Amino acid sequence: MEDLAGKNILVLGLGRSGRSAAAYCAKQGARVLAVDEQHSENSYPDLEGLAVARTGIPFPSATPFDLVIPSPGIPQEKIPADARQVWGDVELAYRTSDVPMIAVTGTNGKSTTTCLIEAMLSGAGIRAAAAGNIGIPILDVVDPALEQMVVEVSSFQLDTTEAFRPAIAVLLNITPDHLDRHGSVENYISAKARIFSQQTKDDLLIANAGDPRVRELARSAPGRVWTFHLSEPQEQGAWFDEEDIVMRIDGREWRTVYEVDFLRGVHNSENALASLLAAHAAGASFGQSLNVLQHFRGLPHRTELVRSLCGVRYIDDSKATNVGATVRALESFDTPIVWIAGGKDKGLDFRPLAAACGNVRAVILMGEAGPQIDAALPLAVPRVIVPNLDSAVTQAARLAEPNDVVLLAPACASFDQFQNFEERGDRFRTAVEALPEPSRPVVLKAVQGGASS
Ligand code: UMA
Ligand code: ADP
Repeated sequence: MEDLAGKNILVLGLGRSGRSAAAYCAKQGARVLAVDEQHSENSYPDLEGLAVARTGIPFPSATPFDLVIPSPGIPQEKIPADARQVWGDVELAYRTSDVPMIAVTGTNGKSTTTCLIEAMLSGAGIRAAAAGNIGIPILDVVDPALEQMVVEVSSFQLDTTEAFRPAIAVLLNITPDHLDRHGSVENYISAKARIFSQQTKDDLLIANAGDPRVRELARSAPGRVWTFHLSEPQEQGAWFDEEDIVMRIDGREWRTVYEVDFLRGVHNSENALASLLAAHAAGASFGQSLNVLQHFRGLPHRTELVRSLCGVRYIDDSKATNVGATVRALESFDTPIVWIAGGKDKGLDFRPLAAACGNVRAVILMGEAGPQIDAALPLAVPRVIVPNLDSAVTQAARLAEPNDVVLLAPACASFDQFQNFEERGDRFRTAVEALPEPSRPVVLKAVQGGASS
């Protein structure tokens, strides 16, 4: 294992990841300087007596340092060119801990799947912790008492890995995202491939056989591969057979009726299959994992029902920050949708949204990327352009009819108007909760099916 004692370490960024890395390295005996380009009046009590923190200055030369640890949000070109060694916090956790890791990546579904796997392992009595891009810096949970770490790994974090070799890797799906950072879809895919590229024949990749980019990439996996698919039987893997969920590994087969109500939408069924396989590989039984699946409530801001008012369901999918997730959200409802979209553009191609507009009654556009989305949608879809999310909710309430869904699924990041997707989702909830009850009773038509009811 890597020994950090006596090393000179430069940490770039003093957000969650940077502070965690600085404290971790200092506690292992390293001398740490942590720098953030943004000026801050904050003191950093978690670093007091451990590391020197400087803000509001450019990143210094890396010549005096043995190691540079960039935060995930720092682009490659900002890392000092004279850095001898560059490891992100995921690489550092891998090199300084013996706890086996299950690493989860993909464009969408990482957080949900990470939580599900952790819950399945804990349900089976395995000491596990979830961490990583999910919001808990990985170095905060490193603990020799753990039996498994379940780590959500973003493409940004994968970019700063080197020897990182999780015993179990999960690759959920790949659709274009973060192109403003990676520059091209090819670079983005290469970053994703790093989740398994250092694996050996004893390691395992769990891959989505229904996703063409993932299927192609999995061909180059150096280790064992198990696959999952929504409808097609897999040689080694899991799938759905009508009402049954089936898992077949090494000639053994498990099967049961899939009675999970809350994880609606095709995408969550895929997350369920991937989680079952990962939990099985780590020692949880099929029955134990299904039991957890049946009680899992899903995460906030992911196709989450906020309120039903006048027969209209208001759904918060603020975490739909890219085109792929938004397409899935639009496809999850078979009732008319008043759709709220727009935000900070990440260099994405919005045209795939056009084909998913079949049930859209109207689209309400806001934020920086509103005009680009407007240009990508079919002319037949009525649209309204609004200045902010509050007006979007007011307009949506006017346009929606009983049995409709009002869906916040922005296809964009939130940073043009909010701190993060959570703040955007919370703002949506507040605006929806402020909508007045009707003074007259509303007559509902027969309700059809659909997600998150
Ligand atoms: N900073 C600079 N210079 C720069 C860029 C940033 O000094 O050029 C400073 C900022 O002033 C700020 C700090 O760096 O103080 C922020 O660092 P960061 O953006 O890496 O954010 P952290 O708070 O460290 O959070 C990071 C992840 N953030 C990003 O990847 C952008 C979090 O993922 C993650 O939960 C956390 O580490 C713990 O592992 C968030 C995210 O948006 C949720 N991820 C992207 C996504 O899911 O789409 C990939
Ligand atoms: P991530 O951590 O990858 O962003 P989340 O579980 O937070 O994933 O979900 C992000 C968004 O993607 C939400 O809008 C959610 O409804 C949608 N989503 C979840 N799982 C999938 C999936 N397997 N495929 C496509 N979209 C998904």
